[in-house]
Amino acid sequence: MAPPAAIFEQVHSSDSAPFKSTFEKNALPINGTKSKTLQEMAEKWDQGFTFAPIRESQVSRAMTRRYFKDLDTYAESDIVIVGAGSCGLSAAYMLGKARPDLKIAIVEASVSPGGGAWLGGQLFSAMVMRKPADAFLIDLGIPYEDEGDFVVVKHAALFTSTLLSKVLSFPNIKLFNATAVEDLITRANADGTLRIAGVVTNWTLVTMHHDDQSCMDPNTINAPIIISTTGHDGPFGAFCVKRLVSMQQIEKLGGMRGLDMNTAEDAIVKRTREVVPGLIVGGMELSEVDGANRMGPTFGAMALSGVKAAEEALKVFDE
Ligand code: 48N
Repeated sequence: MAPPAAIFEQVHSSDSAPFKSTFEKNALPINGTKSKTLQEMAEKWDQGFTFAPIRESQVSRAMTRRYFKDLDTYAESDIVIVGAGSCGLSAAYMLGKARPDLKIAIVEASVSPGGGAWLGGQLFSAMVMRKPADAFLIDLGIPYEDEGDFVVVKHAALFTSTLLSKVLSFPNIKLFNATAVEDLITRANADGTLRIAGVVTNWTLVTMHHDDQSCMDPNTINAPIIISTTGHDGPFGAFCVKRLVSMQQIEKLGGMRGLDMNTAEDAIVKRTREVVPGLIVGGMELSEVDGANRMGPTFGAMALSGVKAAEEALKVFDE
């Protein structure tokens, strides 16, 4: 087994310059002392290498202090996005760029955000987007192969991880993952209709066990605008529109129709809108409202529906 330095050199020899310079720039001081570079560590694993000291409670406090501060900060949000799939994350990206002054909470039931956009279709890697959705990829700086009327991102995870990293880097956006929206906050308008005014949340693991545990009440987030992008019907999917039906705010769901790419993608983008006052619906959840076709493994409509949902939300704040 070659000594660490040699391995380090092998792995990073030719291209270590950019890597090293990046690391050098990012080498944050530990308690005021500059941390060693990887190069220095690789040469001295056996000579005094050790991590800086820590007490377990410091880790616990570092996590919990920040989380509970976020819960306090985002208890009153400007916009809540339900569902961090390709549509919800696209909406978040557009809002984060356009309005750094707005507090945006994303509530995602799964531990892992991204929804159905980690793979293309049938577990294949490549992601297809039909033009003009390539404009969104260009905005994000995601490389793709141009096939004329459509483009191909070499791995769907490249799209989703890039989009996710950009969204999470906005200081005015907080992702609450492993957290489910299990109801909506409502306010009665003078004419007897309802306005959606926030979401009711719980840890997803709690939401999944309301039937076999004693009552476990939820938490709440107040917000004047909710963007719901919870995907098409499924164990968690189409949550908000199904709740609107059970609250008699919409008569019934149209139900997603069969696959027709050309029909589905135009319909989803064009119809992304405020379905009831305070609740904008986008992505595949919308197909359950209007009975739009599904489009299968092409994701341009998800991205542009998210762009449209962000525009619809900003109309409220730009008034
Ligand atoms: O990826 P999805 O399911 O939804 P979209 O609309 O962002 O993207 C849909 C897209 O992946 C497709 O389905 C493709 C284009 N195929 C179409 C076709 O024809 O088959 O993301 C929804 C997210 C998920 O991460 C869920 O975990 C989350 O929403 N979610 C929730 N999060 C919080 N609270 C809830 N109640 C909830 N329900 C779902």
